[in-house]
Amino acid sequence: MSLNGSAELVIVANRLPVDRMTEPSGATEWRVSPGGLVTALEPIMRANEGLWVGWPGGTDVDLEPFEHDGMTLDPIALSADEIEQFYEGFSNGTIWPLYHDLVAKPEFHREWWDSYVDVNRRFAERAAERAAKNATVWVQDYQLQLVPRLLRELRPDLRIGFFLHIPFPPAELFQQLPWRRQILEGLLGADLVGFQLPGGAANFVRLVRQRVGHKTHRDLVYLPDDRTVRAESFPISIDYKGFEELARSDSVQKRAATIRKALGSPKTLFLGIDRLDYTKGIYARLRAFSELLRDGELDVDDAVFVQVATPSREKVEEYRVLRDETDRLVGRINGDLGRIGRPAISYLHSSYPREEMAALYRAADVMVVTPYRDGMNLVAKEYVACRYDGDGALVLSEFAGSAAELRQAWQVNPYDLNGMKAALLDAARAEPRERQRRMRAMRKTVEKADVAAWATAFLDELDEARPPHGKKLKPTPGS
Ligand code: GDG
Repeated sequence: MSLNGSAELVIVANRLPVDRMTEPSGATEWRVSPGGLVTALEPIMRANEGLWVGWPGGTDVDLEPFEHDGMTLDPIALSADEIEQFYEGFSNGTIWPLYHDLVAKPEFHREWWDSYVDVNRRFAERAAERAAKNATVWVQDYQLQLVPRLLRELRPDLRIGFFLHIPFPPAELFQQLPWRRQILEGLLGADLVGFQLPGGAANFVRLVRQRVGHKTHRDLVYLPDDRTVRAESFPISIDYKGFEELARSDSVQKRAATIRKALGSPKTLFLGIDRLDYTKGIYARLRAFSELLRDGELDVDDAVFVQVATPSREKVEEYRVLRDETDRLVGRINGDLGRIGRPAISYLHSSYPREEMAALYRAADVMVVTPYRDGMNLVAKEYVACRYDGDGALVLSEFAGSAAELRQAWQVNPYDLNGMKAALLDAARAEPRERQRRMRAMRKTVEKADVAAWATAFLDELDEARPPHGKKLKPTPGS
């Protein structure tokens, strides 16, 4: 077991990659939570006796490190206050809206900030205890932006990487943050700071130059202590092969057929799958669809919109309001436009197993992904991976990170309702040859740049960024 300062690779993320499930008998067990990050990191974690530090969920769950599925997991407990102030507060009430173009108004509270500092310190201390000499530590996402610096103070020998899964905003927005300098300095503790898009990296470097006053050149920051920090983009991706295999399985194909039948075998099935989040543009897309029904461009007898909205951050006020608004809109649209046995929108506020997601992707003629702002958006890439027949149309917001790669999607501005209506219709009415041409090109792109390629690119660059320590990670077997 790789404990007590012997881990060559440490992943530090807000959440552990497992969920605690309670059986009907009352017994509890851990189940790997579905997610690209675990899939990407599992092989390299195994090859390097890696350790994952993170919150197991729940309040005050104080647990010893444990092995799960060949990974060593090291839980960090959060108190009820910390969940409220660090997690729901500063992470999801301040940083999340600020980094997503102020789609909602960020709140700035000093107690939230204090809690963010405390929790970040605890994560850094734990990583410092567990990492072997000259080890590699990879810190994930917006909840832990202070960890790189705190960790470097404790362990200057480490090679430290940071990856931000959400957008990094332009200076004009970022500078609202009362603690802007501390966040920038926190990130500068890393040797390599990774972003989804080149624009995020450029925003960061510009802010460091303007606000912290360090010299920069292209993607490099020169610190006074002779250290350099590289800021670069690494667009995250999915387990392409895994999704395609799942989509090809008999059970998923059967399930896809059952879903279409249950919906009355519509000519066009539109699909949205998102966490119920105000950044995802669910409300606007449902309105666009309902106007097409109202205008007579579509008919409930042969078109239906399935919207899966996975419950998310339900204790945060903004998310409660969003849920009520969405419920009301769906009720009104179905009340006005549905017929007996033919609702216009089939709305599911629930989360589903991966198999069901794949069956939905298989069943959908038009996948609708219309965030106002999104770091990447994996749903768009998962849909593409599941369309092994080359059919299916993707309507994609210009403001999703994935729009940079998925050029052949029907791209839309989610603030432009008429534009969105036109794109939904074009996608639904496109000739099969046109759909195939676009889908084939997108499939090639995602197949080449899968999540394993993402993790390898980041870790290789981190090795390059900090060569004096000599010790490289062991490559994944077979790569
Ligand atoms: C953040 C960034 C960036 C959703 N519902 C269910 C379910 N999901 C899975 C999807 C997909 C994932 O959750 C959602 O990923 P997204 O990328 O769409 O969005 P965020 O959750 O906002 O993720 C985002 C991402 O981090 C990675 O860097 O792309 O921009 O915001 O994989 O399939 N999975 C299952 N049941 C559900 O009900 N099994």
